Amino acid sequence: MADTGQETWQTSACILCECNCGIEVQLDGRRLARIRGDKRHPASAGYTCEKALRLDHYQNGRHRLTSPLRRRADGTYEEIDWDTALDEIAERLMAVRDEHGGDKIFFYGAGGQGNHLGGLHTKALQAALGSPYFSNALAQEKTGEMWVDAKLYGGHTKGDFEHAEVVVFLGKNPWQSHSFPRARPTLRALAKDPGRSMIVLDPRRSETAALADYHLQVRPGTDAWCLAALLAVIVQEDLCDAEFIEAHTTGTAPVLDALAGVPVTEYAARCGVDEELLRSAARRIATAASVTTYEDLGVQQAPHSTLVSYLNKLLWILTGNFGRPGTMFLHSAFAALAGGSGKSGRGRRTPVTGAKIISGLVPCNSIAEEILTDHPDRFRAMWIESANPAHSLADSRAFSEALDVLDLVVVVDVALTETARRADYVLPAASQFEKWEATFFNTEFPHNAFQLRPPVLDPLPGTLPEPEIYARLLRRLGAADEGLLTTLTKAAHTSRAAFGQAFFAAVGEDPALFGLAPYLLYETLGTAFPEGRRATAPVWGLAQLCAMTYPDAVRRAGFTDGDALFDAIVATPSGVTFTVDDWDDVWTYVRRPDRRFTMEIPELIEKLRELGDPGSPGSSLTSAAYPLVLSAGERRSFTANTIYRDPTWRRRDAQGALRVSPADAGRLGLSTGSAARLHTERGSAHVVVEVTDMMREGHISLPNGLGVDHPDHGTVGVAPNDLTSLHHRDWLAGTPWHKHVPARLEALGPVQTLS
Ligand SMILES: Nc1nc2c(c(=O)[nH]1)N[C@H]1C(S)=C(S)[C@@H](COP(=O)(O)OP(=O)(O)OC[C@H]3O[C@@H](n4cnc5c(=O)[nH]c(N)nc54)[C@H](O)[C@@H]3O)O[C@H]1N2
Ligand SMILES: Nc1nc2c(c(=O)[nH]1)N[C@H]1C(S)=C(S)[C@@H](COP(=O)(O)OP(=O)(O)OC[C@H]3O[C@@H](n4cnc5c(=O)[nH]c(N)nc54)[C@H](O)[C@@H]3O)O[C@H]1N2
Ligand code: SF4
Ligand SMILES: [Mo]
Repeated sequence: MADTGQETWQTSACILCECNCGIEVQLDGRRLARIRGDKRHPASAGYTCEKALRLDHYQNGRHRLTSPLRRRADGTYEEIDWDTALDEIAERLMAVRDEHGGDKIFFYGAGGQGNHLGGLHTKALQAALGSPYFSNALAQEKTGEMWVDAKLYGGHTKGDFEHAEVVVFLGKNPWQSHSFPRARPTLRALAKDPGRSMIVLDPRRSETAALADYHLQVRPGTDAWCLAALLAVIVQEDLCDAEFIEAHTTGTAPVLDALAGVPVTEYAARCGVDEELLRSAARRIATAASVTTYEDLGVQQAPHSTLVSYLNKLLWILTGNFGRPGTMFLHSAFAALAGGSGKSGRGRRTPVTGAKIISGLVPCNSIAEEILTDHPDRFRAMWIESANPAHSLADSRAFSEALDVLDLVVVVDVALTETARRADYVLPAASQFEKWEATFFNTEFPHNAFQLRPPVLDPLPGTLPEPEIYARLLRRLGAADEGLLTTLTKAAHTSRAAFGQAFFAAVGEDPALFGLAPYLLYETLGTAFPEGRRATAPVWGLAQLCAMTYPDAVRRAGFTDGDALFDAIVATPSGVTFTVDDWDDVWTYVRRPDRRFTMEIPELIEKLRELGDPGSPGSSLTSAAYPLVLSAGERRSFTANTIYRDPTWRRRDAQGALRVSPADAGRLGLSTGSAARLHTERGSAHVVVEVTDMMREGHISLPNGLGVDHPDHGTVGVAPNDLTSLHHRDWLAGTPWHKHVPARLEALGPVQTLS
């Protein structure tokens, strides 16, 4: 670690969204005093948005925990020492396992927007306890898309936005939410160039929609009709890329057949988009030299979400926009973000409700249902790390009740969150600037980068980095054979090569050890590393796997093997390009024996056809009692999930106003600054109103990340999931419809405090 002098800039990354822009930090004591973008970072190249500059609110917030906590019978907490906490937790985990089975211990989280290294170690704990069930936030946004991806080509796709002629955003507002490198400069360049076009599907005139050439201002929840109509125009006007379809797909005929029958005029009316605008957007997509698309929460957390994911992918596949600069791609991965391709888990279901498990993840909306039952297979204990599900899952009340009935809940966090307040034990983690950290949001092509960030500070006294927490617990569980640990440690102190041999020989002999790998590496190889670098040992293992999986691309990136790659990663804190591909190589990432896209997904073609039924459900869930559609959880310039808990980090919109259209405001007698009461089927909340023509009539919107408790400021703003329900969810993936909550609004009169 560098010294803490004022002049030194230390290398790190922003932890607020999946871009993880590279930053440089100047310390003042333990304060992150100055922050700037890191020009050497392979993806962000010096860019940050305004949020990164306020990271000291995370690092030094008053919410930081400094001691393990144990819950007393009256619900208050007492501080206990680490040994006591870990002894008791180990004992109670073993008791649950011995009485009910390890599979009754459910794991949630294990990595947020900036920290995925701890998650490796939770996998080892799962392996040690025999606990196959887990989930995280991806199972309330991306699992529908993942399921479609697995059927079509077996990998994750992203787009080359920087070079695309036409970019389509579906329920995505990258001006605020980013999600691809240097989002704002990229959007500005797109908007400025008369030869390029931006198409946005959003009921709201978002910051991104305001820059768009085509704003398809759909009625909330009707994207499936809009996309079906766009595709139908392309098919019916014979604008598909027939050559691409012939060369690279199978099973396309039934898809084309279904689209040939779509009545465009009727569907345009259904989604509330002008038919001519829709037709011209379709033609723009079909005739562009290159197109990329991005679907996000506005469609993934709304009706027809999995169908919409399919239709989105058909849009770029049928027009041949894959595998060339400016189009869509599959990419390498430094480590799997979710449960891998789910090969071993194909067809898995949850034990009580039989919900589909996708990419290894239990649907978030099913978790409470898996617990609040007397079914013998219900979960009995829960391990939660780096997540705040009592705030972030649909229907917080149901989830909190579920936590309360469990035999054991352990939370590992930096803060006493809404979730931690329901735990039996809370373990205080060192912050993401106090330990080695990394994320596996490495999704670019043809150059893909991974950054391993060294700590800029020592752990806050009383806290421990996750690898150490898990190692201490796994020792108590007797997870690994002592003889094996001794052999591996000896090899590690002999040479890296000797260790590699011994390690892979041991895992080859007993494949069950693979699950414990992060722990084994930390315990053995890590002890041979220079002081302070022990926690990087699991990354050595990942580097080996990466070099085995993509030998050519890793070699092109300049690394002869996994050891060379690992050494470069540790020596290059701004991040390393670990694979270099050629656009022609993109087909090697298609996980199909024939390297073709498998287009026919019968379940979804059926759903596509059902859109034509006059009585088909779900253009809206509104009713006389709940006439409005609430989007619960919009990304704004001053929201960052619940990573910042101190409300004073917000320069504007401190209370997280409810955005309302002028038409609805007029009808309800509301103006900006008015107080109102918001009701949904599941709850009600006091809100402050902002009247804005961003909103379309009938659509209202609350920000995400508010309504968290703070020791000095109390709870500011509305916790969105006090208002959502478990039951509005995708029929296939179980993903919640957070952006489509039926609601009613009543004026309460003016308030003083809108800043
Ligand atoms: N500032 C900020 N940035 C973030 C985050 C943050 O908390 N704050 N969180 C990060 C995370 S975890 C994620 S997953 C991403 C999410 O990033 P986004 O998905 O871009 O975020 P949202 O604002 O939730 O939703 C995007 C848009 O969907 C629109 N929408 C609502 N209903 C509908 C509908 O029925 N149809 C369509 N087509 N659109 C609809 C909304 O009006 C909104 O403009 O952001 C990441 N970036
Ligand atoms: N209604 C509604 N609900 C939503 C959404 C929505 O749009 N609307 N969006 C959903 C989406 S897309 C997402 S991604 C989720 C996000 O919700 P969650 O996955 O629950 O995650 P975060 O709010 O990002 O909380 C991260 C937690 O990690 C803790 N933390 C930070 N650093 C560390 C560390 O180094 N170690 C440990 N152990 N803990 C740490 C923080 O204190 C915080 O408690 O919310 C989802 N919920
Ligand atoms: S919030 Fe996201 S886009 Fe903004 S600086 Fe942080 S990582 Fe980059
Ligand atoms: Mo997310």
